[in-house]
Amino acid sequence: MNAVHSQQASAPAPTTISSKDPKAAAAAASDMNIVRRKLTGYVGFANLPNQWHRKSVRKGFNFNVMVVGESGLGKSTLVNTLFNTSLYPPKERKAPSLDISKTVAIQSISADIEENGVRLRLTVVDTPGFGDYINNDESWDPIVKNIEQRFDAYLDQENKVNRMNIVDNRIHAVVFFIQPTGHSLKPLDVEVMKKLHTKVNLIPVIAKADTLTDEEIAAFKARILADIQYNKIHIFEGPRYELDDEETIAENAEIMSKVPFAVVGANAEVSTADGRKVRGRRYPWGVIEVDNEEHCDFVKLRQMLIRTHMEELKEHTNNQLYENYRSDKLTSMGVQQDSSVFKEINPAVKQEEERSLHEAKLAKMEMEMKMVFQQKVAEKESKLRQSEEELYARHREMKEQLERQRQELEEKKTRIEQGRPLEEKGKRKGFSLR
Ligand SMILES: Nc1nc2c(ncn2[C@@H]2O[C@H](COP(=O)(O)OP(=O)(O)OP(=O)(O)O)[C@@H](O)[C@H]2O)c(=O)[nH]1
Ligand SMILES: [Mg+2]
Repeated sequence: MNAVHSQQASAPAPTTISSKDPKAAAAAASDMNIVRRKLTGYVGFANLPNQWHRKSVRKGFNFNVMVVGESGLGKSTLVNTLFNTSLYPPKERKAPSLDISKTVAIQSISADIEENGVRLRLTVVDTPGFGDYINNDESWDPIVKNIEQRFDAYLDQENKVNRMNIVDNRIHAVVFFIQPTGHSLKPLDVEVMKKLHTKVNLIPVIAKADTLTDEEIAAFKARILADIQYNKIHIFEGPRYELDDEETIAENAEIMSKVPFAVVGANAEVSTADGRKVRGRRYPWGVIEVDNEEHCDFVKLRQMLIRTHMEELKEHTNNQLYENYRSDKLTSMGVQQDSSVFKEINPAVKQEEERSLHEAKLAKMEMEMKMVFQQKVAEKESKLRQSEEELYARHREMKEQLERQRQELEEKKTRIEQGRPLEEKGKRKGFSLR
């Protein structure tokens, strides 16, 4: 139905063609490419989203987030804040822990959460902060390696014979903590973001936003976005779907307008001046509430990750980030793509190529045949010459023999004429004749 509406909207004079009126349909088809039909009966494909929904619910969802940033910016505190909210059902809620110590290794925390029968396995990967050393080169290396290892593991699973139960441990989003300096992005942050932005969806946040005033936060946000643009760093941007309803569009725009989110982390429950118990940080001048949108963007960040943009983050990770990593990896391993498969082929050029190849082959064959022929001729000639010589020799021999016989006879003749007796040999011959 949606398609019908959208097409009508784009055509100048909307005409709805009923399938009962073939004449009108044929006439309309001649001046447009698509015949629009209003279905008169129920076909059933409107149920596709429901099928998809049921299938997804049955399979459940998983989502992996990583927190990255300089040391001491409150990453571990925020992870705990995230898990202490709606992530655990109230009875299982962890007691708020105040003693968060410096993170020294990459560790992941998972929780299976269920809401209205939809299951989600949320994993948050906490990383040790960088920037503690005088030389911070490569201090982000373990993080990049961890992200790549997760891609590798997924690639391995994809290459197995059985691909039915692939576990997706790839990082779908990185929450990147920026120190609340109020100035600009630090060179180290720029460097780390540049290392990460081709591999993960970056979501920048201003850490410990309670240390800045509202005006300072607004100015700092603008400055950070400008720095990000100047350094050509890609941060995650939610897509805009024109087909969404107005409420959704407005909600998404509202969330995206808060990037980089100014967040505050706190695990302690404190009581406010008006007697409410809230999670927040208490200062001599008042309380900052984590879950109050007036106070910070923590709720917006959580909404974006879990409620509004989770599928987009996962899709972008799979279709772009992982795909790029995968093809680079396979190319570097020597798996080559036969680019000719994708090349457009011009039949005339192709025919010409084939013809010249064929001609070259023919010329080669002809030359070979000529050579063989010449060789055979030469052999025959030499044979003939040999037998000719033999013939001459025999001829000469026979001639000489004849000459000798003639001379003998001549001699005999003169002897007979002179009356001289024939030689003994002749006598004997005479005797034998008698
Ligand atoms: N003012 C303020 N302090 C915070 C906030 N979040 C955390 N802190 C404090 O900052 C200190 C460091 O917090 P952590 O969560 O350990 O920081 P981290 O980023 O995990 O540090 P590393 O593990 O060393 O990278 C703790 O004393 C926290 O109580 C915040 O939003 N505002
Ligand atoms: Mg930590």
